[in-house]
Amino acid sequence: MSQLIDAVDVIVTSPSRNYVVLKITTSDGVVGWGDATLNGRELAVASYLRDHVGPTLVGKAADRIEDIWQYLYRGVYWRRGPVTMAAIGAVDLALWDILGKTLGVPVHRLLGGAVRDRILSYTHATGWDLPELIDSVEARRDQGFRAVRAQFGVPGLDKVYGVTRGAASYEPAGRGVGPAEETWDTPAYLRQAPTILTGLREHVGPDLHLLHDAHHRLNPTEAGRLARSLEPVDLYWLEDVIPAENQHLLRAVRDKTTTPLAIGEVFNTIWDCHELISERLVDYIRTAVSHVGGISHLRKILAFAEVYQVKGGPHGPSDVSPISIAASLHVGLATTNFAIQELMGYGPLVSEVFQASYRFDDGYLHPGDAPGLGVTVDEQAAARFPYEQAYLPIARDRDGTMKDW
Ligand code: CS2
Ligand code: MG
Repeated sequence: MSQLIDAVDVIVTSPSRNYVVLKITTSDGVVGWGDATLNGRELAVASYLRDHVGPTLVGKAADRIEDIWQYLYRGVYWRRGPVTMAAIGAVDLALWDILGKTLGVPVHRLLGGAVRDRILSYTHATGWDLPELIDSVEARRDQGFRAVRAQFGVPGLDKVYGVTRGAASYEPAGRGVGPAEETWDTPAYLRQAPTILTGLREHVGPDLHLLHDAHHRLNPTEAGRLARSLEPVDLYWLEDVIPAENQHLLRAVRDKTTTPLAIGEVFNTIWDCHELISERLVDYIRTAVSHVGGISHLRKILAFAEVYQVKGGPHGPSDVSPISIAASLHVGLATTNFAIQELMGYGPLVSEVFQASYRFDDGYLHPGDAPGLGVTVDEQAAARFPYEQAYLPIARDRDGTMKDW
C-alpha cells in the first residue's frame, strides 16, 4: 500500500534572501522537501502551491510521481510559465525526496545510479577591472574551483548587474518596493570584454575553465561579434548572449563563431527549448531543476539533449535554495550528458535554515549518500527570517529605454 500525501505546507523564509520551501508529509510521517523559489516573484508561487495545488494533492499516492507531474501539467488548462513550472518542480522534488527516504536510498540511485564519480562545478568571480577580476578568480581557484564565471565592469558605468564594486552585492535583490535602476552601454561592454577576458586568460593559463555570462543584453549581430572576438580566450561557454525568446536567431550567432554557447536559465519546459537542442543552436542547456518542473522534467530535457550531443549545465544561483542544488546534483550524477553544475554559493544565514549533505572537493561536487535529496530544513530557523519584499534591478539604455538584462 502506497503512502498517501497527508499534508502540503508552504514555508517562505528570508535568511538574507527569499526562499519558498514546499513540505509534503505522508500518512507514514515521511517528509519531503521541495524548492519553489522564483526570485522577485516568490509569493506568486507560494500562493499557487498553497491555494491551488496543495488541496488537490492530499490523499494521492506519494509514489506516483510521474502521474502527479502529468496531473499538475496536463490537468491545468494554463500550462507552462515560470510560476506554474516552479510549483510543479517543487512538488516533484518533494516526491522524489519522499521516495528516496521511504526506500532508504539517495535519489540518484532511483535514477539509474551513478554514471560518474563527481560533478564538475563552476562558481562566480567578479572584478570591476582586470586586476580585481584576477584577484577574484585566483581566490576561487584557491578554494579548489577548476571552472570560474568571470564578470567585469564597463568603463563609464556606475554599476553592472553581476559585478562587484566595493562591498556591494553583485546580484542584488534589493529590499523594499520596486527595483533599483541601472544604466547599460552595449558598445562600451563590447569594447571591454575581449580586452579583459584575453588578459584574464593570459594570467590564469590554459587549464582553468573560464565562462562568461552576457545576461541576454545583446542582439544577434553584437552577440556574434562578441563570441568571435572571444575565440582566443577559449571559453568553456558564453552564456545568454541574446534574449531567450529569440531562439532561431541564435543561428546567426552560431554562423559567426565556434565559441560554445549556453542558454536556458529562464526556460521552464522542454517545449521552450526543443528546437534549440534539435537544431543544435546551443552546446549547453541551462534549465534549472526547480524552474523546469523538477527532476522528472529535467531528465526528459537531458535525455532529448543527449541525442543531439547537447550537454546540461544547470543554473545554480543563490536565488534557488540548496534543495535545488542537491536535486540537480542527483540528476547530474546519474545523467551521462550532464557537464557542469553552477554553484554560486550562499550567505552564512542560509545554512541555519538548510542543512545540505552535498559536498564540494577539489573543484567537484557530489550529492552525498543520504536517503532522498539529502537536505533538511529547520522550520524554527526558517521562522526567524520572515519574507521581505525584494526586487532584482532593471537596466535602461543611456537614453532611458528599458533594456534586456
Ligand atoms: C545568473 C543568475 O547565475 C547566473 O547565470 O544569470 O544568477 C541570474 O541573474 C539570477 O538567477 C536571477 O534571479
Ligand atoms: Mg546566467
